[in-house]
Amino acid sequence: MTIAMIGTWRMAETGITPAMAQLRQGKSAGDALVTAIQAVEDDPFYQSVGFGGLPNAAGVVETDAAYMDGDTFQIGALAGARDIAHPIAVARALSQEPANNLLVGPGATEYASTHGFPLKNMLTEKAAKQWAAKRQELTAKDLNPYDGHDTVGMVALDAGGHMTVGTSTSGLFMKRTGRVGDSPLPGAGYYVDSTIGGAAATGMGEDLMKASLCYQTVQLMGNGLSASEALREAVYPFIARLAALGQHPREFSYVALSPSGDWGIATNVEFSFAVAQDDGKTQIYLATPNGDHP
Ligand code: SD4
Repeated sequence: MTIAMIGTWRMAETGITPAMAQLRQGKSAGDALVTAIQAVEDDPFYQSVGFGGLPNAAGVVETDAAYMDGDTFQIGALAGARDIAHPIAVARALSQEPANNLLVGPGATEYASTHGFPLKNMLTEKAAKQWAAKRQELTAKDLNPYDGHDTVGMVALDAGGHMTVGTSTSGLFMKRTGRVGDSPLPGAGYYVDSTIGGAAATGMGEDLMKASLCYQTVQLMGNGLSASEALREAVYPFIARLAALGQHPREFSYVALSPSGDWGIATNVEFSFAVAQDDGKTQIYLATPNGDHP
């Protein structure tokens, strides 16, 4: 049986490499996914996910994350969550609840603390300094406050053919308190069906959530399209539609994986991503803004 993982951005490699070792030892797609995303959340070098993520306008790190099981369609997610060290692990726990699967703000923190998940101040000194500098710049000039954001989104396939998908992000730098992006929203930010495949998104949540392109991609794969064909057919016409409406579509990037190990991406910006298959070696690719890559 094939095992595989695909993840958004170069940072995914940090997590995919140890997670692939687990998949090779027969661990589940759920365990591997949490291992992979948690490794990125723990690394303060990545300033758009977990610890060290860039804060909102009030100087507080608020995270969005989600987990989905492709065998059962169980979903767990949290949004605008504070002080949760490992949002992806909490999202997975929420996916196993019979209800209350998407928690926001204080509810998410309370769930994490009462279920034994570590709490942590997610703001690093470095991120706090960047926030203070940006505050000054913003009052001085009319700049776009939302530069500097990325989600880690991953799809995992284990040796039993089970698939999972997950996302984790601190969202947009300088976002409003309580702002939620696409990452915790099923269909828009992620989707997986183990019999067909999975997809995850990164980019400007306000645009990504205008359509359920991850869901649509998986359905198109179910109609027989490859991961790459399905993404192209779902994503590019929608971007064109927004443009035709006179909007200026911002960043849209997607990864997808099928249970046979077939994978693909679509993007309208320069986009790095990481892929690993049976041999466990993680390959990093860089795609051009029309989705071409080596
Ligand atoms: C959000 N989609 O919160 C996330 C951020 C992101 O590349 O992925 N940026 O809107």
